[in-house]
Amino acid sequence: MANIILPPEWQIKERDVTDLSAYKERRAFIKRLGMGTIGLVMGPSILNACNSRASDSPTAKGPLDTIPANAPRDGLPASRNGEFMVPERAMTDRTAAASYNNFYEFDGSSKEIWHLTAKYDPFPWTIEVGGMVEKSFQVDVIELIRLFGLEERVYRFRCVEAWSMTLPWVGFPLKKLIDHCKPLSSATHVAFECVNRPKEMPGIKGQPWYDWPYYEGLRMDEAVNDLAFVATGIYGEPLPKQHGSPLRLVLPWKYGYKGPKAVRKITFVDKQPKTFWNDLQPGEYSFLSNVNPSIPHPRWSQATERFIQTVNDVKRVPTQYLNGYEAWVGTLYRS
Ligand SMILES: Nc1nc2c(c(=O)[nH]1)N[C@H]1C(S)=C(S)[C@@H](COP(=O)(O)O)O[C@H]1N2
Ligand SMILES: [Mo]
Repeated sequence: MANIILPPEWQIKERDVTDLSAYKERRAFIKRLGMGTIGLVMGPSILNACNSRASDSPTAKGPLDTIPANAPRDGLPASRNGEFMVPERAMTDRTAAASYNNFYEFDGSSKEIWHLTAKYDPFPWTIEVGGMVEKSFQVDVIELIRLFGLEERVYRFRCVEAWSMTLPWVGFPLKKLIDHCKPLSSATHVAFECVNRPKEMPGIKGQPWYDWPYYEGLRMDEAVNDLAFVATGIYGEPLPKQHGSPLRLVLPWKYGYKGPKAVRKITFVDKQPKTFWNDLQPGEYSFLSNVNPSIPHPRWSQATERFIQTVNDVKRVPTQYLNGYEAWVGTLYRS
């Protein structure tokens, strides 16, 4: 995403954590995505890096092998909510979805995050709720799943970097969680703070120039919209670590970075909260960040996107206003 602000060493780090076959695979994958200029530096230390990696990642043999063993399976399989379907394109293959991720806490210069998640051990997981609420409290993610139950929704997913997927999320509407928090009527916005575990997340330790932990925020009317979703699973299973285990937000009408992963803290406030990417590069990443084909990113067009169906099948398709969700959220943005 924000590769221009990274110091030059970032390329070396990527090489050190990527073994040869995966590196080649990813090169081919990224090439097919048309992202050939991002982080592709071939170097002599690749084979050595292979050995050191093996001890770092004893458990992750593949991208689908990163679901925490102790993740709750209550409510699975969840039934699909037929109101949320994507008729015009196929579902993205789950291996492609699990091998091409943005999760800067693990690494900001690579998409192959799953390799780096071995030390991350999210459960048990408590969320702190505070700010302008009747009463601050803490709640375990398992309790939320038991309270609200789970459903499956197939959503379009659009990253600001102009790639997209179709993904079957499992979770519950954010509105159920907001209601459960009992915010005061004076709260106008909600702020989210993410995981901060440098010992388990090499990207937090290795990229100190970012303002960890990752933070995001929404207007209250956005947060309680039907579309706003809390995902605890994907493809009928608990979330793999690289997708944001144990829970993350999914806001399909906004660019992907508006959906924080591994949320630890929810705070209700009465002014617009600061957000991670907007603070770093306000000229490139706005607070609202709604998908809009007619507003280009300063460095690239947003008119089309590379739709990733499988690692071998990536095609350019037109981007839709609000990512095709105008019927759900269009009225939020009409003045
Ligand atoms: N905590 C945290 N949340 C995050 C990010 C991140 O780096 N850290 N990346 C964002 C971006 S840019 C995108 S596109 C999506 C990617 O979600 P996925 O990897 O599950 O597809 O997560 C978003 N949420
Ligand atoms: Mo993104």
